[in-house]
Amino acid sequence: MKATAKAHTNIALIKYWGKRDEKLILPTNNSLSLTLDGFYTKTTVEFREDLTEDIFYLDHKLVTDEQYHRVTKFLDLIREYAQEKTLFAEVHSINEVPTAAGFASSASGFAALAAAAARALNLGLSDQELSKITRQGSGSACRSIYGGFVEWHKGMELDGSDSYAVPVSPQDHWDVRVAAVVLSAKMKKVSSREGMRRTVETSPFFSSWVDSIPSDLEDIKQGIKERDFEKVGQIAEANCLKMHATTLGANPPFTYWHDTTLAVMQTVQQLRENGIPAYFTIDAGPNVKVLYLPENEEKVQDILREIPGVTDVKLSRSGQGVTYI
Ligand code: 2P0
Repeated sequence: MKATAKAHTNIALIKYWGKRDEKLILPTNNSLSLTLDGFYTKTTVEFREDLTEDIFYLDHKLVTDEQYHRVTKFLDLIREYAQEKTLFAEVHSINEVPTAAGFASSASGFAALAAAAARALNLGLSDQELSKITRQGSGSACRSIYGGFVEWHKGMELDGSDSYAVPVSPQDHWDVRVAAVVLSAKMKKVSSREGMRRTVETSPFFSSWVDSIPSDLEDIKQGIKERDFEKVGQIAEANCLKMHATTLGANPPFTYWHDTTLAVMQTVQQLRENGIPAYFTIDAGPNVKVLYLPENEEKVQDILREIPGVTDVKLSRSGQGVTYI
């Protein structure tokens, strides 16, 4: 009744932004991501008959706060699936996802937790079933079950039975790189949950955002298939800008951008003017991720590091899906 799984985080090129069901975590739109090899969570789950509640250690420290409740709530779903309502677990997670880099560790965290828990109980889940259950821990996590480029189908059903991720192309299909640009700026954070909710409920731009997704998705998948970097980069950058535009229309309005965020965006545009193809994308925070090709790694990295307010640049490649150790 013990298993260990490793899952990598992912960066969305077509963003998940908006829920149609908050409890089941069902999105308003399909999204598409690249799983990254540099950032991962390794989790061991052991179900034990002698436990009367779950125990959760993150990076060797006992966790008892909100994070603990998200873990136990998720394990409740696994228990329900296994019809083992009184079987509790000891969970040990090691996070190799630096918070400072602006990646949500919830993606790799819930993917690793779901995989390890399901394996510990020998549930025999298919990847599709695993993605579906992982989704209920954190939406973006359902994409981390697979490596390479991955699409999350929003699904149409009210019970979430058709809302899960599917592979678009495997890890070795295309060597696209991602630089995570770390900023010194600290901002009062609107969580992605709150940001999504406020945008769905109040932003007049939200319906246009949702309407724009199908053609972005079709075009980016074509670009990925043809390994057309300009095409993929342009669509990803424009999709990110559209997502962030919805937040400016919300009530009260908000933005995740900081002045250094804008400086990085402008530098990426200058790189292109100087003949180096590079494109940015930004999640629910001020940090910027830059897409580039291997032959430009040194130049891109050097230029990003020179921007005032940038404290670090962390490089990553296409990563693999969930593995068991
Ligand atoms: C994404 N983000 O597609 C988008 C882009 C942030 C901006 O998924 O509420 O932590 O747990 O489902 O997955 C961040 O939201 O939210 C996210 P929940 P999650 O990656």
